[in-house]
Amino acid sequence: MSSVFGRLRDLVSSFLRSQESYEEAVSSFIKELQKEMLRSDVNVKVVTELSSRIRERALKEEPPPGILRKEWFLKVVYDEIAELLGGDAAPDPSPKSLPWVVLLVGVQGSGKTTTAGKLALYYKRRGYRVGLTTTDVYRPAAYDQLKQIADSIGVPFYGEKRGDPVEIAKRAIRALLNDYLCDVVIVDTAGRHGYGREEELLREMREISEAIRPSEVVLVIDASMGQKAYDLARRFHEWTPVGSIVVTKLDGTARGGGALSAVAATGARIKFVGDGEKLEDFEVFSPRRFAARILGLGDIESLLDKFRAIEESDEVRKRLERAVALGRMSMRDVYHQLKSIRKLGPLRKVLELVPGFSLLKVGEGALKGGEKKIDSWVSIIESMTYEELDNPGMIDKSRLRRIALGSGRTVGEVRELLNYHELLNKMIRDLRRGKLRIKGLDLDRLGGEAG
Ligand SMILES: Nc1nc2c(ncn2[C@@H]2O[C@H](COP(=O)(O)OP(=O)(O)O)[C@@H](O)[C@H]2O)c(=O)[nH]1
Ligand SMILES: [Mg+2]
Repeated sequence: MSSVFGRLRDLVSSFLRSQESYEEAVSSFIKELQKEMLRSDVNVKVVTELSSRIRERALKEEPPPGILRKEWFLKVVYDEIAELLGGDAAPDPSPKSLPWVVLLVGVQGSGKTTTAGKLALYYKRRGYRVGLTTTDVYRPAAYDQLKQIADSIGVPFYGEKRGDPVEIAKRAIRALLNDYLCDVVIVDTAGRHGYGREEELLREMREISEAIRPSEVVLVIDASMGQKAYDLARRFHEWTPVGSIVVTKLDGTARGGGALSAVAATGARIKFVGDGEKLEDFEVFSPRRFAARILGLGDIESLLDKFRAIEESDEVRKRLERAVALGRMSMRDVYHQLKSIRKLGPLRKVLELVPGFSLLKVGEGALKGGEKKIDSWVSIIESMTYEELDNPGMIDKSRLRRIALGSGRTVGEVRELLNYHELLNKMIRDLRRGKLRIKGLDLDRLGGEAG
């Protein structure tokens, strides 16, 4: 995998160390990024667009408070690269859709048979009962190759050395599902020779696919195709609504970036990538994780956590503003606030990020007992009906008891939460009367009495 945009890591670390001004450092980073992407065979137009988007954001947008400019720039680069590589997909079939039949198609030599084994091992490790079969009757070695793989990972194999591929596929599926009780069946095919024969490849796919009606058709693409992967992936994507793509041999080519970005550009989903001959050299393709890795951002996760915290506190602030504009805070707002505080970790750290600091600080007083209390209040709110959420005033004695019982809490705790909600609403009213000010909360913008 290191061969895809291999030098980006060095670029990142010299960017962070550089003594140049921010603008200069950004500009030389982008120049090197362009070179690196072109070297990986990414389309020129794509490279130009990507770099101008990064440059524009880097120079025009402001980092959120508490984030260093350079860190923020790397987040922009990370976002844009992840975006370039497409969206994340869930790789596993849902239990409802079992049995799951996968048909593998692709050019001869692209790595189908190897991928069949990799997929089988992947699903086996995820707890599925996997079976392997092949319709490749053109090369006698094909049967042995897959059988050997099946034996090595200990999954059932069905094969016939001669005959009509379509009929073999049908019999194989019947046998693997009914006799071997598999819930995932992977069908390897013969493929076609050479690039530029998409038509034949797709026709074969359609023929077998119509006969066996697979849950998913998977196109295997060799990363060394580089940008040329675009045409094949695009036409495949048009032909099959249940398709996904595996890009193989990312370890052995300098053109991997070209292949990945070209495939992603078609809107087809890259589900897995292969980066070696061994069956373990295989992984779920997540553009975000992938982008983090090629940038070498070892602690991108902690950096991303910072951004998540900011987004979260942003949401708390927005709800607060809305509540002030409306003159009341609903129980749903309280729920969201409590959940955010819980998600964000230590209360004090959170409060530093939240603009409504002083308001929440009063809240903190009411939140004596800390996280345990928050959890109990969250579970209490979860036991309320929609009606009660929208109109807590209607909660009488018998409802109090029901809510306490439903959440496994005491009536006293439910009362406490209702009091907290009342307290927040009192503060909202004070805010609107101008008796209270909150740093970072733009009351003028909210209009009404608050201005
Ligand atoms: N380096 C590397 N080699 C691979 C990868 N996947 C497959 N291969 C090799 O590519 C060659 C062709 O693979 P095979 O699975 O037989 O391709 P098929 O003709 O499409 O079935 C074999 O030598 C494999 O070991 C990969 O991800 N990385
Ligand atoms: Mg093969």
